[in-house]
Amino acid sequence: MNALSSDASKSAIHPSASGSSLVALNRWVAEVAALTRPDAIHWCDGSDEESEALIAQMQADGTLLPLNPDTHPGSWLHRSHPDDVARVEHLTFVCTSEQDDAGPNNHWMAPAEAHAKIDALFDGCMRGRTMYVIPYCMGPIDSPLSRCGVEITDSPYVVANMRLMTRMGADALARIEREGSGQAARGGPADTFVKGLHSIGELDPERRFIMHFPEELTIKSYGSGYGGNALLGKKCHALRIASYQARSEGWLAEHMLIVGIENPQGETHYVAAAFPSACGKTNLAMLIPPEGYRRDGWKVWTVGDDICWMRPGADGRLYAINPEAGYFGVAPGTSAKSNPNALETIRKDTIFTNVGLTADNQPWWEGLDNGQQPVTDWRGNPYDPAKGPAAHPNARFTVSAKQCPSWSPMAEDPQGVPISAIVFGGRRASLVPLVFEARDWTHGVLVGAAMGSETTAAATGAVGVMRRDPMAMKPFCGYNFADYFGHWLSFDTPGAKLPKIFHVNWFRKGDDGRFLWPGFGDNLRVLEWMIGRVRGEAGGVETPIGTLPAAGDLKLDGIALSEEAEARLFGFEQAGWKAEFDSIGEYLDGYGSRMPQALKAEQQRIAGLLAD
Ligand code: SAT
Ligand code: MN
Repeated sequence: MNALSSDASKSAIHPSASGSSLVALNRWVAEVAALTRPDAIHWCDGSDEESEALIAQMQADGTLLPLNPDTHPGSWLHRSHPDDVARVEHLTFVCTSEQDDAGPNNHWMAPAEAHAKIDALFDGCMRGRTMYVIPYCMGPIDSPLSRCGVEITDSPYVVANMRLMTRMGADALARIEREGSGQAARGGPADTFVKGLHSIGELDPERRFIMHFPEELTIKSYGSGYGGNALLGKKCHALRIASYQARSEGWLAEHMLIVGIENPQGETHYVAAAFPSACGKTNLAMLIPPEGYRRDGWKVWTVGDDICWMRPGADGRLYAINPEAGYFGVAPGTSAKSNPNALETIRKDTIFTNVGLTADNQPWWEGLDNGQQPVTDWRGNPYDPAKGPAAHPNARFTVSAKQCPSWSPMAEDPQGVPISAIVFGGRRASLVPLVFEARDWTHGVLVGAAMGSETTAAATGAVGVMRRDPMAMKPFCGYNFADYFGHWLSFDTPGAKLPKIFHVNWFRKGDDGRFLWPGFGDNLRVLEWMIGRVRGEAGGVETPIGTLPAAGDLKLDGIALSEEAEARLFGFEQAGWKAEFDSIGEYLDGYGSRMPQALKAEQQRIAGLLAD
């Protein structure tokens, strides 16, 4: 029997529902079916047969185009609607009862109004379509740090992506059932899971909303089939809803990669690093050490490339898991030079979205630099450089994390990995040096809160405009940033053994507009300095903005830095920082009285030092 036309296909009740244990889920699925009126309902079990049947169906209707089976076995190209290529921040809402709880950092709508608005769009929208019910777990299936959700969608492309990006199917459903009955037995509601409702609708940008109801653990997304708008486990659940949940439960849900750096002595330090979308998180997470480091025995282990959930352990350290099971990475710029591990990862069983094609049906994008040429662009038209790039600048690959050569088995550890250092970084062409260390946790929280970056193609809108993007969470924090900074500060308790906090800028430019730092593998030189600081070994120079390495404190053998590069990468520009701190002060004041006094005091302390 076709895996998609089993007995379950017409039922809003999960076939194995025993007693009342899945009652909350069954009730919600029935409600959604009554609203959206699908022709069929399919409960996803995550099996290979199910995946094969779905892929065959998508191949038949053109949703997936097969790629060259010799060079890219098991891999597919998907072309999104040309108006549906990135997250839509202006259509993304956080719907808390009180507007102030969402904060000036979010678009807000009253929950009742938001439900009414989006339910009107969902009304009857799945007629003629199959509704897929996707139980998923964010994080290792047996980890106490993990959280479950169920996404209902009418997009088989979303199902295929969720299968790569999350632990999806029967095991997740079993955990949902277990947690639901556990909570019901304690007298609470049986729905502990996050409910995500998604429809591609008409893919009309005028009929598109991404709505979050953190108080109800609910997401409703209509009108987009793309990435963070549609794969609800990712930005919607693992960041916006999870950040809200984390605040009340005492943990952190962050837009951070997690990477393990193993030194020649065999000691591994885990680093969590926040950068805005499309600023090289995947590259840093999969870094290949420079030649000399490799010879000396340095190794890099990838735990995660986008999202990090952290919680204090019994020993006072922060322990982190990657809630995701795959990578949804930016394709353009990925090459054998910039990220050989990523290229190796996506050699098979990968879904490519909005890339170009070569004559022999291989995926192609700008910056791939493998000597091949595109003949077809991301829209499916003959490639014409006069009409724009072959791949969309936000073209993506979706692939299982386990295929990465540097994948860390610790990514499956239910306890998570202990974090030695937290890194904040943005794209800053001027002022901000290569790296500096915050003097303590409060200062580090200010460093994160003050983060600025030039915008990228990961969201619609102008590219290259500097905006404040605290902790790289501007598009992803599910509540008021002032409360979020307060939550961060609250981790500094007696007995806490918190990571050191650093700021980096790989994107500093010279007068000729070119990057001054080689980046990529050479970023390990900066990570080595950080680990040296954590171990109390590496030197540095104290300045009002934190501790900077002198050029001699970093191992720079084998790279040639110009005098201008050394001066800017390791220099501290008092006048520029004074102006920056005035602007940071204004930014914090924009949050009014909810802004924690300790953070303002820290800003003022440093502004005072800069005024001297
Ligand atoms: O939000 S997406 O998942 O589309 C990618 C990103 O912006 O990081
Ligand atoms: Mn991201």
